[in-house]
Amino acid sequence: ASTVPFSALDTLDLRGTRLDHAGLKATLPRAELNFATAAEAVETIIASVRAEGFAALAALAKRFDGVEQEYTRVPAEAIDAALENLDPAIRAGLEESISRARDFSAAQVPGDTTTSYPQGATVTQRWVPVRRVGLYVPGGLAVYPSSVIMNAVPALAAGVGSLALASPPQKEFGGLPHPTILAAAKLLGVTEVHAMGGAQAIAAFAYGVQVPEGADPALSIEPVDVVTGPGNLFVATAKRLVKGVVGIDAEAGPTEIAIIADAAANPAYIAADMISQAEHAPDSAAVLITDSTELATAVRGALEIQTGTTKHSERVITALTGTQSAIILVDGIDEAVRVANVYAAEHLEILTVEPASVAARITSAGAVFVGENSPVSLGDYCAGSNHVLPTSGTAAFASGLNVNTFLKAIQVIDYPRAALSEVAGHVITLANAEDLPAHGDAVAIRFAADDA
Ligand code: HSO
Ligand code: ZN
Repeated sequence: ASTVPFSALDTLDLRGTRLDHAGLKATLPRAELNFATAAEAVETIIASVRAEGFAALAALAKRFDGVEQEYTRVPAEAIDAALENLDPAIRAGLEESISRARDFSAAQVPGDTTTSYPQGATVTQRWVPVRRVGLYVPGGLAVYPSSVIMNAVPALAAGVGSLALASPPQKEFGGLPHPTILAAAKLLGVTEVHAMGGAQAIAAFAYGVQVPEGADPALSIEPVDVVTGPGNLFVATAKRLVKGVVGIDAEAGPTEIAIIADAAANPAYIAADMISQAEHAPDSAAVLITDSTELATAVRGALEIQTGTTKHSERVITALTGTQSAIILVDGIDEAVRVANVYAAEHLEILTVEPASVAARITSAGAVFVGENSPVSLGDYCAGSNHVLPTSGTAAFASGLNVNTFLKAIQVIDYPRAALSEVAGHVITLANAEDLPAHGDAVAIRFAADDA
């Protein structure tokens, strides 16, 4: 194993500076997701799926996944077999993950609210699930059966009736998605699985794909209302481009971990947690925010040791020594909190004394991991929380996948005549003020007989 000079992990020394929000944002390390570079290719892919349907999907599966395919639907027998052949220990892990995620999702289901006004009027906000969703589970450097759970459980808890799953066809599994993905789908009762990946999968979900005349219509892909799930730049770009045709969840780009730590934190834990997320891909980001130069030095030492033995050391080292990763030195934990809120990490760990009180002051992060026994990898699999989270600073306005992602609020207005009468004059006045007198007339006509 090679040891790396962990001086290659950048230091950003903010001590003694007092940058404002915008200044900090411009200074903090972050790889820009370059949608523009992928947009043209993705637009072409979407157009071809819309125009040529399964023929386009087959051509793209051949080109990107190296497999021959006519249709995408995974046969029920293959899904059943995947669960039957699943390693019992993996099954137990998936079941524990599902059970915890279900509890967390069930607790999120919002209740309808009814507001009453004089004379028996009510306005109700009613939560309704979308009809059909398309859940995307990436292939690529790793396979993510855990992402099947993270996508499907909140959709099921929301009450969505029709779920379809897509994951790239794998050459070594006869052009089907990885069997562990199929097994996870089966455990969740998701029976519609399509072997398709990349931008073409997102296009197929958004616009639907019909089989040609004479073929089995059950092989068609019906359009969905919402597409969720993580993916590479092409998937993320495709989601951006179909947004508006369908709803999408937050953009999930390369994984990020930020850690706020003080002098008392355990450097070996910090190094292990940084490496855990760097393991995803060479463009993953790991950022340590600390007020202790001693801790920073100790973390570098621990990284040097641990990266020497970790399995995917090549991509881990690329991620940790890339410009998107850094150790940020600050003047105290208050400033660390301010920096973390500007950074708006996908995952933020708090490894300080009294971590809960620090966590309470976090206002931007996809998920916050409190204290040294709540590592991000716990949340990736078995905490109960979701691991499809906003990246690239979008946690400033976006949320992790949750039950609400799959719900719509319908506002229901129910006024009896006497209640309408109470506000009729105001409606007529406001309508006239907007030079829309017919609006006022629609109220006035209901009381015309009273004046006669
Ligand atoms: N950390 C990833 C999710 C994941 N980790 C899946 C392992 N498997 C993005 O939050
Ligand atoms: Zn992970």
